[in-house]
Amino acid sequence: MKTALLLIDLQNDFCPGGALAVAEGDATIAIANMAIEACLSRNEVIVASQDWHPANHRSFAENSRTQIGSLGELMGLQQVWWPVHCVQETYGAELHAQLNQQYITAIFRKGENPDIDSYSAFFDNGHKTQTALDKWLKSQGITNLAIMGLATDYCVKYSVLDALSLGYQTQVIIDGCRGVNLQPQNSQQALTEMQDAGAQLVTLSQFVLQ
Ligand code: VGL
Ligand code: ZN
Repeated sequence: MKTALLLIDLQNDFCPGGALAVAEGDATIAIANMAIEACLSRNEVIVASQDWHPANHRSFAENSRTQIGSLGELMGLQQVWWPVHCVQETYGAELHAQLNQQYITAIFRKGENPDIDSYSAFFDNGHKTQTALDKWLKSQGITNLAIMGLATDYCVKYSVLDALSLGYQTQVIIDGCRGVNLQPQNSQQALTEMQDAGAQLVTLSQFVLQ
């Protein structure tokens, strides 16, 4: 077995002050840095995803003439309309400055097609196109993933569910995740869904000591 740490969307726009700020989103950065240290000591690989939208992305409420946080349809799929966020080459799309990025071996960008949203680091929401992540992990012989980041109820959840369906033994570092929680229970429900699908929920200290 060979493990990689997958850091999901640890970007300015998902942290306090950002365009799609998640409560305590920045609290995940210190957890990520500790997880990175543990991986280094065990010779494990560290990779990251980055939400990376063109300015005309149709998941943005203003581009679809709808209200932020309301529900609609995009490409035949249910869609939450988001504020403009993680626009390519902007500060909001950058990884958080306190994240220890020097040991991240590869970064996989997603959400570049303006016509469909892409929560998972592996596939777009319609499972029509793939990022390079799965092929890359398999080329490195990675069998196990530890996943954490932002946001629990969107990009973490869909990345974990896809990781499981792609055959990775998958852990979720729960204290390294924070959620959008359009409904207050959404993050808790997302964790339960991930567990029911076969993910192992662990704390950072369990991850460090394993
Ligand atoms: C995300 C909503 C829209 C996420 C990305 O990273 O969880 N959520 N785009
Ligand atoms: Zn997005």
